[in-house]
Amino acid sequence: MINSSIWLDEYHKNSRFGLKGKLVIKKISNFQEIIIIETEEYGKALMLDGCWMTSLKDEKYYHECLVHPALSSLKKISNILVIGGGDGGTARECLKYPRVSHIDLVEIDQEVINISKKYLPEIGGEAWKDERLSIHVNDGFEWVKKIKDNNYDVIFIDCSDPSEFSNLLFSDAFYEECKRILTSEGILATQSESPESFKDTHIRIIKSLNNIFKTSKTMYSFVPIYPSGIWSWTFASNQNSDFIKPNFTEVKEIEKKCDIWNLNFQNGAFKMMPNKILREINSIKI
Ligand code: SPD
Repeated sequence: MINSSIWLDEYHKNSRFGLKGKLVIKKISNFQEIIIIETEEYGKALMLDGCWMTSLKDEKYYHECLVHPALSSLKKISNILVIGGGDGGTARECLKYPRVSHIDLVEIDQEVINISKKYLPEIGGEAWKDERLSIHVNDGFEWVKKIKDNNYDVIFIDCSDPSEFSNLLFSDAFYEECKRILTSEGILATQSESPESFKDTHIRIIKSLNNIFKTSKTMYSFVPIYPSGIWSWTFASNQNSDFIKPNFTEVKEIEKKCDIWNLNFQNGAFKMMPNKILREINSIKI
């Protein structure tokens, strides 16, 4: 049978975001429907339960923005936790730093890891073979509950949009646990949804992190295949508000290994909070 092109759409609030391509694999895991198609414009693309997760063409917009603001800022980044991240892209970015000595990657769905390794090997790259990466198939919330205090230097939350089984990863209880298991200088970095297509969730994440941590900062950029295209990442810390402070020597080396992220890009991205979001976060009129 000829594997002809199909349109695959993510439906979101009466809009749809579609890619045209050929089906590579479709599987129902214990948690979700997993689809990969080989698209004409974005290369292979992964969809989980009807939501685009990543594609070969645009994944660096997402993974580089999640990882580098935190890792380039901290003196100590030896022990890292990644919650989610089953495609391997976040781990790959972390492992660009020789100073990283251990990563616990906690992904709930073994099938996402298996399928990513097999069909999207470009995303995880060498990370899957790196001895510093330790993979745990587990629920992220259950994992953080059993970790001792002050254990991780950085925690990355690389999760899907809120849903029945990811909701807890957006909860105050989860953020409290993250704060407890982070070192006093540590940074929590999370994808924080779209200020446009997920505005309420976006604001809720920022408000929660501001309440639980001493300070937080949000950056904006594009992820072309996500609803509305504009996306955000929020970084929280118990340090002062200037906790995003890149180490210039190292940054020059990391920039050479990135397709999207560099210091100018980051500096602009942290200044892009739209007024309507700022107003609601601060609850003031400007
Ligand atoms: N709208 C999709 C949000 C998904 C964010 N996580 C993507 C996983 C890529 N590692």
